[in-house]
Formats: sequence, structure tokens, C-alpha cells
Amino acid sequence: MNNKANKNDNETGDAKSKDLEMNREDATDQFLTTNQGLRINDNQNSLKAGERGATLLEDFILREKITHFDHERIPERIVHARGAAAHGVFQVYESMAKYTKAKFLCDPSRETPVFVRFSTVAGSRGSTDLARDVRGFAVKFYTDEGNFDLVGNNIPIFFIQDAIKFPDLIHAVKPEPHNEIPQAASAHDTFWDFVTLMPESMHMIMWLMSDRAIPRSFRMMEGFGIHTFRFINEEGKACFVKFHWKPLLGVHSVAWDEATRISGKDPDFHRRDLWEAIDDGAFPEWEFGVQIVAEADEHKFEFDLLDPTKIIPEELVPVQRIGKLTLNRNPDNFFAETEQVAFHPGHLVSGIDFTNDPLLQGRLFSYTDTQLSRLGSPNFHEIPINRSVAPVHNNQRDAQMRQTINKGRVSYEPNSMGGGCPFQAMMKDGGFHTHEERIDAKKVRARSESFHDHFSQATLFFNSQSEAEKNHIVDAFSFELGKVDIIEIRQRMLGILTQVDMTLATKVADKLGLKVPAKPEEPVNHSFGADTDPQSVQPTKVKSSIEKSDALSMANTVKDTIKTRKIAFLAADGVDGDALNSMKDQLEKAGAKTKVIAPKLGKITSSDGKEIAVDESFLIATSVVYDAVFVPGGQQSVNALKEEMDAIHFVNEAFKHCKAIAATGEGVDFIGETFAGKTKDDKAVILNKDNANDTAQSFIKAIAEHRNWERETARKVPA
Ligand code: HDE
Repeated sequence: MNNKANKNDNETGDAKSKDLEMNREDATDQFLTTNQGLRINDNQNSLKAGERGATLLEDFILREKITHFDHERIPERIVHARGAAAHGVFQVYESMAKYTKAKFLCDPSRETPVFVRFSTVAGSRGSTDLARDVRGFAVKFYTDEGNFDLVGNNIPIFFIQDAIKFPDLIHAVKPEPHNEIPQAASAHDTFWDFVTLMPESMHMIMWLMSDRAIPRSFRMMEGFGIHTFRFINEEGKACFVKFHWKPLLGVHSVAWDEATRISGKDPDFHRRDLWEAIDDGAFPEWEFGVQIVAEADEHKFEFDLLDPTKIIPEELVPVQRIGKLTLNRNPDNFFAETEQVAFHPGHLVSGIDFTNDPLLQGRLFSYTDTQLSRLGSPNFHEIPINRSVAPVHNNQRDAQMRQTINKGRVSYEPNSMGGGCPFQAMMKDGGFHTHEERIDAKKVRARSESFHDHFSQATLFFNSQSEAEKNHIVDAFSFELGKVDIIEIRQRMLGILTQVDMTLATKVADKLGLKVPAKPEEPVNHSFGADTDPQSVQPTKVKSSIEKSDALSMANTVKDTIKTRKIAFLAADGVDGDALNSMKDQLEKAGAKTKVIAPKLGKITSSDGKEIAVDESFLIATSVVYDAVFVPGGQQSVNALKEEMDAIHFVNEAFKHCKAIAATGEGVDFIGETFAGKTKDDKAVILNKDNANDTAQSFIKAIAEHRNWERETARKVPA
């Protein structure tokens, strides 16, 4: 019998570590061998017929090595190919037994090991991290009762309502088939052609055009399970649940111009950021949130809980924060762990169940199917990163790359020859029991009328944004549609935008040099079969019971910490060492990371003759990967910076991207000359000629604000 469930949390965590340990190679003090264990004497030369002769077919060592190399690649994920991942733990704050019998959510003393993979959706495996895109947020919980995968995104809704449209959506967003352009970008004709014919995508498009699609860091993104799921408690009572991840560092994004530059300067920006934070011991944390809706309230909302293009506004059902996820260990091997991990929304534990969301239902088929082509065998669950810590016993057998050596003669059930083992688990022993949902319906290919409202939450999202966020959305639409060649598609999109917000449509039209349709063009609903006249089933707009939701705007996020923020110090020989070190101490005490950037690598000497190590030269450094800039005084240092075009560009660019800038002593002159008075009254430019003590505190406050977007709206950016 499975007695694992009685084990305590530490044993569970240990079990996963041991499991991975068994497969982890340690070559320390070992000989080089072939795959058969034969020690290799010469790994430099192939076997030849004479020193200058041809290579011999007999060279089994050469052939083994090259054959293995030739087959090193597996197909990349069809979507979410580009990703990065980390190990960690999850712990619930208080028992959720009232709602669910899932043990990892009922025992606050239990630490559940997890593996989390973040990703972009459209780009190939080698594409940039900073593409405008949805981010995947997939969590594998290795619970005592089996693996539970919460395969979510950083946007709480999806483009389409029915799984049957997924291949169309992905074909439309991927590089176009004739020339494979563009990589990792939605700014092209086929994507906008498709979405403008699928008005159900409009809520998601609003999120995609917002800064949520260009996160500052994986560590500063929310995560969402998207679909409505079910919790089931010990008594068999069900309720609906939506899952959320809330980052403790807040939700922050970069500016679009910054994103395009980071893509060139450091396409691994998010991957590196996650890796370095964990490496430095600054473990990323999220709180796990749930929105719970009683079964009896299923129909009380103006939207359908089964419609994946809708959120439940937090004002209607608050998010209860019930536990914490901490990522605390980088993978040892990208391929073995991050690439081979196989998530599946159908990896469930007792106490959690599905709903009939038609998108979720389709996903339940897709994820196993895709592993068969990606990982090549139904035995993908035996790969160490995918293995459950709960024991696995069934009569499945054989197939490519089977690891388990099943013993005995019996691989069927019922049996008497194996003592009836393995046997079915009763519910009290954790046997999974599907929630008994009543069904009394015709078998139809159809979409519920309750799914027809495509615009009210798109409008709610727009209304909930700050001025700066709204401007960014206008810019994003203008950029993306500006890259669309076919004018009719641009025009069609403007027609749809009029249904979301007239001002938004007008501003985008203006930037595109087009007219907003005088009378809002009726978008045609294409969500029906051939026998339905699409004009007869127009999308509707239901009156939303709330006009604005604070939770939807990043302007209302956590802004009281500078932990893990990267601050650039621009300096040269003759820098005021005391000013530099004092600022460094105070920022680092507050959790930030500082780097000294100078005209060349090596060391600089401060005005009082002390050596200061240089982290990066201007040739290597770029402002776009930093959150803020500090220019300390020291006449000689500032004179040298004034001669350095890259130093001037550095602060200029940081200013353009609305970052906090501080300068003390003669550093103030550098800023003054560079910006010719444009920094006056800017709350995120802290200038202090006298090195006053409160400079660091004001600087910290400005960095914690993340960006001074007002600078952008005032349109006084000099760069
Ligand atoms: Fe996925 N999705 N998806 N998806 N998805 C995959 O599975 C699919 C959807 C999501 O880091 C694939 O193993 C269909 C929604 C994430 O490994 C594939 C539909 C959401 C990841 C697949 C959806 C997601 C995937 C490709 C519509 C948010 C990356 C590789 C019915 C809730 C997981 C793989 C990782 C990956 C199919 C829609 C999230 C092809 C058919 C909605 C985070 O099976």
C-alpha cells in the first residue's frame, strides 16, 4: 500500500532530491569512458590508416561520440519553446480543508517540492526573452499524492474560447509560412488578420498590448491558472476556484523601446535575471491566491465562469492568499530539467478537478500528445524531472526507453497470480474520484450564448489603467498595426477598437493616419459553423457591474522595495570614493545590486588614492539592463565621463526609459550639462551637490517606484 502519504514534508523534499541525485553525474576524479564504460585513452585523435591516412570505419569511439552528437536535439515545444526554470518549495499558510482534500493544501507544516518553468509563447527556443508576448508560468508540484501541474500564464485570460481554434491562433502568430518572418513577434499581417476576425480575442489583445507583455523580470510577474477549476473537500462538496500567483516584489514591466534594445543587448535578460537572483540567494517568491465561488453562485455573474476570455474581477470575489512559492535552486542541467520537463493540466491530485471550460477540455488532450513527439515515448514520466515522488504502480509496460524493470508475470488487472496487486484505491485512501456533475443536454457543436460578450471586460481593463499605461497601449497598437501591410486589416482593427473605447480607437487611428469609422463597424462573429449567418450572431456587450478594477493596473502594485534592482554607478579615475561607497552601502543594505561602470575594465583610483574594482566598461555595459543610475562626484572622474560619449548616452537612455537617476558633488554638473535643465522638477532625478545624507533615501524611494512614467507623458525626453 501507498504509505508515502503519512510521511512528513522533509521526507518528500528529500525524496525528490534523491530521485534527481540518482541520475546526476559527478565526474570528479573519474576516467573518461565510452557509453559502455570502456576507459578512453585518446580523445584527441581518430583512428587512421597511418598518421596521414584516412579515418577507419572501425573507430567505434569516434562513431559513438559523433552519433550521439548528431542526435542531441529534440523537437522544441510547438508553443512556449523559449523558457527558463527553477526548483523550489511551496507551503500553504493555513489548512484549506474546508474547500479541498488535496493534502498539500491542507497541511501548513508540509513543504512541497516544485519545479517552475517560465516561457514566451511564439518564439523559437533561441529567440529573445523580451518579445511582446504572453509568458507561460507552469508549476509542477511534487505532492505526496502525485504530481499536480498548474500550467498557467502571466495574463489571466486567453485569446480563444474553444480549443478547436488553437492551431489557427498559433499558425497566425508564428512566423509566416512563406518566408518565416517575423521571429517571436505578433506585429505582422497574419496575426492581426486572424484576431480581427475573432472578436472573442479582444480582451486578451488588450492585455497583450499592455506592458504586462514586456515584464521587467519573471520574478515580477503575476501568474494565473486562467480556467475555472473545482476544489472538492473530504465530504465531496465542490466549489469553483480560480488560481493566482502574486509576486512579492510587485508586478513591473520595462518600456517597449527598452524591450527592443534589451533584445539586442542581452536576449537572455529574463533567463539571466532568474538565474542570478537565485544564485545570489535572493529567492523569488509568490503568494498563491484563490478566488472561491460556491457552486450555487455559478450563474450569478454577468459572464460565464466557463469562458476563458473572462476574469472574475477581484472586486467581485477577492483573492485569498493561501500559501507561498519560493524558488531556491537553479537547475543543474538545462536540457535534462528545463527542456525535458513535461507539464500537463491533466496532472491532478484528489481534491482538485476540472470544469467544462472548452479550452481546458481541449488542453487535456494536447499535452500528453505533444510529449509523444517531443520526448519520443509514453515513458516521459520516467525522466527524473517528471517523476512523481508518490510511488507509481500500474500495468503499463514496455515502449521506447523504458526505465522501470517490472518484475513478475502479471501485467493485468484483475489478477489472482499477483495477489490482485496493484489494487484500486478507495476514496478514503486517496483514490481519485471525478466530481459527479449532472449532465442533461443534446450533443451539439455550438457555443453558449453566455460566451457572446467579447468587449465589456476589454473595456473594463482599459478603464482600469493609469494614464501612462493607456498611452503605452495606444503606442503598442500603433506599433503592431503599423507593421501590418494590409490596410484593410488595420481598418478592421480600428472598427473593433471602437467597441472597446472610442478614445483608444481615435488615438490609434491618428497614429496610423487613418480615420476611425464614423459609425462603429459591426465586428462579425466567426465562432459558428457554416450554416449560421455570422451577421445574425453579433458579439454583445453586457453592462459590467464594475467600471474599474484597481487590481488590473500595475500602477497599484508593490512599490516599497528595491530588492534585486540593478543600479549602475558611472565613474572614472578621481571619483569621490566616499560618496561612491556610501551610496553603494545604503543601496545594497536595501537589497539592490550595484555595479561600477568605467571607461575601461580593471581598477579606477579614487580622489583619495584608493582602488575601486570596475565591473563593466562602457563598451560592455548598457543602461537598458539597469534599473537606475548614480553619478558620484570627483572633478577628474566627471571630466572623464563628459568626454565619454557612451557615458552621456547611458544617462540619456536611462532618462528616456523613465528610470531613477541620482548624482552628488560634481556628478550634478554632468547631469546638468547632459540634460540642459530638462530634469528640473523631475521626482526621479535626485541631484545633491553637497552629498547630503538623505540623497540615498530619496534615490531608494524613486527606484522603488520603478519608473517615473510622468516624464514620458510630459514628452520632454531629450533622447
Ligand atoms: Fe498550452 N500548450 N495550450 N496553454 N501551454 C503547451 O505543451 C495547448 C493554453 C501553456 O513550460 C504544449 O508541453 C492547447 C492556455 C504553458 O513546458 C501544448 C491549448 C494556457 C505551456 C499546448 C493551449 C497554456 C504550454 C506545448 C488550447 C494558460 C508551457 C509544449 C486548447 C492557462 C509549459 C507542451 C512548459 C504548452 C497546447 C492553451 C499554457 C502543444 C491545445 C489557455 C505555460 O501541448
